[in-house]
Amino acid sequence: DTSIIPEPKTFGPLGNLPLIDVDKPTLSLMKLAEEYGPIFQFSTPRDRSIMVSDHKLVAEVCNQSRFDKSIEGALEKVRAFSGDGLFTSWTHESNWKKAHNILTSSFSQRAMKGYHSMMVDIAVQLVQKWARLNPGESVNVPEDMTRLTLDTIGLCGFNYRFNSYYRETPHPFITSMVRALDESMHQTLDKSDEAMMRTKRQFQHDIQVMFSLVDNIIKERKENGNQEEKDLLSLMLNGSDPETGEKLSDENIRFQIITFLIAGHETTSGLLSFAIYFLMKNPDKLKKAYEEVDQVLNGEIPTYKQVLQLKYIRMILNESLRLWPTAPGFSLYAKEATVIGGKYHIKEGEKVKVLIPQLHRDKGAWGDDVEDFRPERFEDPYKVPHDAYKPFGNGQRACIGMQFALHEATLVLGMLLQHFEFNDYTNYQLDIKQTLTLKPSDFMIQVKSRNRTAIGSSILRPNVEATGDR
Ligand code: FDE
Repeated sequence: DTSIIPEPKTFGPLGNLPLIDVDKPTLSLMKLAEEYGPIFQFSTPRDRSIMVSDHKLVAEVCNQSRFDKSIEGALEKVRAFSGDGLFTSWTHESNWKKAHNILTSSFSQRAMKGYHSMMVDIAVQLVQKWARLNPGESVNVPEDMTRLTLDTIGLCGFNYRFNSYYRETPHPFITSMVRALDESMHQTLDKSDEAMMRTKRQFQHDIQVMFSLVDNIIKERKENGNQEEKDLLSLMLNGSDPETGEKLSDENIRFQIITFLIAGHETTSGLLSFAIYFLMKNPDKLKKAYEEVDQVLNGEIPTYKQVLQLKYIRMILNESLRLWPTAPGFSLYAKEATVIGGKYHIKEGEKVKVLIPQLHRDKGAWGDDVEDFRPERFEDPYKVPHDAYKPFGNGQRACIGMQFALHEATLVLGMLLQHFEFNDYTNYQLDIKQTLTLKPSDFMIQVKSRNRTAIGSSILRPNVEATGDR
């Protein structure tokens, strides 16, 4: 027997669009899911798809023999500057598989050893900045986290220093990238064609800014030789697909670099910001975090191995990603006509979107306390309901940067707790900002050095020799 998929109120040719806050589409969709349930149709003048958000339906659409990643909506717009890079390519495009094969090993847990000292380099800059604030000065958490994650992927990715901690305003590349991402999100949601025309020229300009910086980096690296560097760029220039022996083209390398900059910085900075927010609001969890950090981080600078020992910190990050997965959705299409949930017919090619923050609040999988911040849910990996936890997407198209993001975030959160006490002096009320990804908007705190030992002072010496695993 067949059931009609619930559909919210429609507004003629606008479809369901007026039901959405175009600045926070994910939050609006979550509200609709509360009202219409774990499956509903949603249409805009440019797009129609089916939103799913419970673990049973998600398990079905995550079956890769029936569904595959769809490039649509904002992602389709982002293709204007990330082309057939990993994030925005169809699985059937030859460059997806090629780049996937070449780059996967450089994102393994083991590979993090190679990035560790570069991650430390940037984390130390953040610690130094905070340690040098005067009493009463405050920090904008998401802004400083974005500086951190951008500089980290820049350094680990292609040995480029954005030097964000030495700038009051973002690097021009970032200004262009953030504006272009925002434009991509709004192009798919805004009502009028005029609104699109107005910003089109700016969009083209921003794309040129991004291309020229990245093309220069590639050109310089090729001219100056590529022997010593062990970053992603050298891998992209030298590596070949083990299956076919083919290498990546210069154009595709450009798209990959832009892809890593997009994917590697907004998502991870949002993750760190939410984690600090949740710790501020849950003093008992904060206390446990301090206890672990004080036990594990007993040296000047965390080693690779110590980061792996920060189990509770990692659970905090997992739980932050449960409540606010910074990449809040992914899109699929049906490879053939099929039925989900035993009664909902999906046509061949029809699109389904997984609404991740809603899935992560599925009481059928997590229990009734879904709104509580409880890192202990992740204590035993076997008890995590994996069909109800998809912060890094699914299957072969899942996040290649997962280990990278988690190693970086664990290291940084660990170091911040090692060195500082935080003061939520505004009693911050969560206000989520969406620019494709989610982050807490205007989240300000004050920090104070903990002065535990001499550690605090030694890290402030200039030219700290960053150490890896000793
Ligand atoms: C991917 C990803 C995803 C999926 C999407 C879809 O499906 O559409 C997701 C959900 C994610 N990712 C998430 C995340 C979160 C975080 C924190 C992150 N992420 C991070 C990062 C970093 C880096 C570097 C990255 N990331 C990257 C990436 C890439 C390249 C991709 C694509 C893959 C393929 O192959 O497809 C992703 N990422 Fe992420």
